[in-house]
Amino acid sequence: MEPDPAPLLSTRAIEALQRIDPATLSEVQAFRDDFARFIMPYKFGIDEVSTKVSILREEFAELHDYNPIEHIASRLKSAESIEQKVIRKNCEPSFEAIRDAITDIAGVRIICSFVSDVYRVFQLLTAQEDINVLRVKDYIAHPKPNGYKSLHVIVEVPVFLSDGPVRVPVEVQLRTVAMDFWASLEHKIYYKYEGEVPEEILRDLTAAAGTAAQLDVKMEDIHRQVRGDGGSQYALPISV
Ligand code: 0O2
Repeated sequence: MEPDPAPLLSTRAIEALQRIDPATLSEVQAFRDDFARFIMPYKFGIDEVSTKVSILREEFAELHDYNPIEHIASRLKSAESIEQKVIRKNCEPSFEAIRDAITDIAGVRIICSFVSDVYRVFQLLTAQEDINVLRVKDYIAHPKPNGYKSLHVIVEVPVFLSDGPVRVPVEVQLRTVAMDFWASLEHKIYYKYEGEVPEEILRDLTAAAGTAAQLDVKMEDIHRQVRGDGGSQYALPISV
């Protein structure tokens, strides 16, 4: 005989739920359903952009025998993280206001081998007819004071739902492997110290960002020598 499946909620959780008055419970359930409906198009927006990038990657590898994209990652902003941004931006806590004010609920990160590839992929993606560019922040040409480098673009993509099309903003972050290595370590350190990072670690991080930038230049130089390539027409900083 099969053992009984593990219950979804513990007895304590069920008792706690029974103590909540029914009106509050149905409000919470209604909010959960509204949130699920609100977030769904953003998930589809991520799917659309990820598919576009995967197509570019495969086609490039096939035609040019070269792959400018190392890997692609994506994330949907959590409800908690949306809430923090609502507070930080002093935004009205309604779905309509959040839809207008917070443009990075859907996020796609594209990690490229070299800086010229970052701009090349950016150009190829944003030149697509159904993509509307809302905003570009070029932290490669203009790094943040802590050394953060990345090319950010908010694009709007059409998502076809059963009751018609909606345009969904997706934040695309493009960066090199070296920039990504730096940003993920910096992110972990920032969280470990809850934003209060000691001065000497901040200094070391900024210095490490410089080292990562030098590595990017050196690696691209070697790559060009090996390929006998004079340089990419796409290696142009984007003005912010
Ligand atoms: P998470 O967890 O990655 O989502 P805006 O959205 O333009 O109104 P914001 O958030 O300042 O305002 O936009 P910006 O500058 O484009 O940065 C957004 C995202 O870039 C951040 O998202 C990070 O992912 C990344 N980022 C920006 N600056 C840094 C940095 O100094 N270090 C690291 N590691 N990442 C950075 P979130 O929402 O902060 O977090």
